[in-house]
Amino acid sequence: MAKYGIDIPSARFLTFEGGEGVGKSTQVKRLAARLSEQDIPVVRTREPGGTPKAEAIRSFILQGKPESWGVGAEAVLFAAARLDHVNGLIAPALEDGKWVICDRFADSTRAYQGLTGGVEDGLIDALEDLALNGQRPDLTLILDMNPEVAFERVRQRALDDGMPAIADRFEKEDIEFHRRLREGFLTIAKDNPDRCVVLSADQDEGALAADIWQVVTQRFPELVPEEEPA
Ligand code: T5A
Repeated sequence: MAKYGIDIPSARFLTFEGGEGVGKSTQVKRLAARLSEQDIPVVRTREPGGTPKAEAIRSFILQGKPESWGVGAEAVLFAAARLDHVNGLIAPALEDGKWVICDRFADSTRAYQGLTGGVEDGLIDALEDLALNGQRPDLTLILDMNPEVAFERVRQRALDDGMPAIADRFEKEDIEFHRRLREGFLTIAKDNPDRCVVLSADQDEGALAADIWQVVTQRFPELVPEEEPA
């Protein structure tokens, strides 16, 4: 029983998607904190990663090692990490009645490796069926903004953290790839209107968090406090 004296729905699975630097990690943390305030048990996780084996695959991929194998192999590696993450963390947490909030999930493979990278739909569909093992998100929040503005955020963060090499990398990124990526996420949203909601990420953190909370409480109305009787 939660704070407002009503049964909180168990086993909700929410994912955040979008391009780099749009504010996913920031909003995942804020939403998890807000749900925890309502005494809802929340598990916060990320992809690639979330379990030791999936984190090992994350290090391998993000160091750029599979690049020479091609984008198809990259899609397979992301799916292998996801399968372990689903079986080792997501499914058990949902079975325990917890809410799971994941920073990136299968839509990232479809957007990056599929719609933008050129891996054919059939392979993306097959990898998704294998890795998800039936665990589809209840709600996916797609944070959308101009990639140039998002890059500036990431570049500034790298400079603030004293990592000029990362800031340089973002200056050299292929902006056209990221424009297509943005379109890829919007296509996914259009193809999955029951699951996906697109939100403008080009606003301050608090305003975006308020928009997200509105979507979440609309989707799961049992979260909203009951009206006082008149
Ligand atoms: N990938 C991943 C694939 O290709 N296929 C897959 O299947 C999967 C799962 C993951 C990489 O792997 C790829 C995609 C990626 O290239 P990552 O490190 O997890 O790498 O990359 P991102 O998810 O893009 O992480 P970022 O940290 O770069 O972006 P976020 O999480 O969207 O942004 P966040 O919250 O960290 O914020 C970035 C900066 O902006 C500030 C923050 O303080 C921070 O400094 N900020 C804001 N500033 C102004 N206004 C706001 N509203 C702000 N919100 C945050």
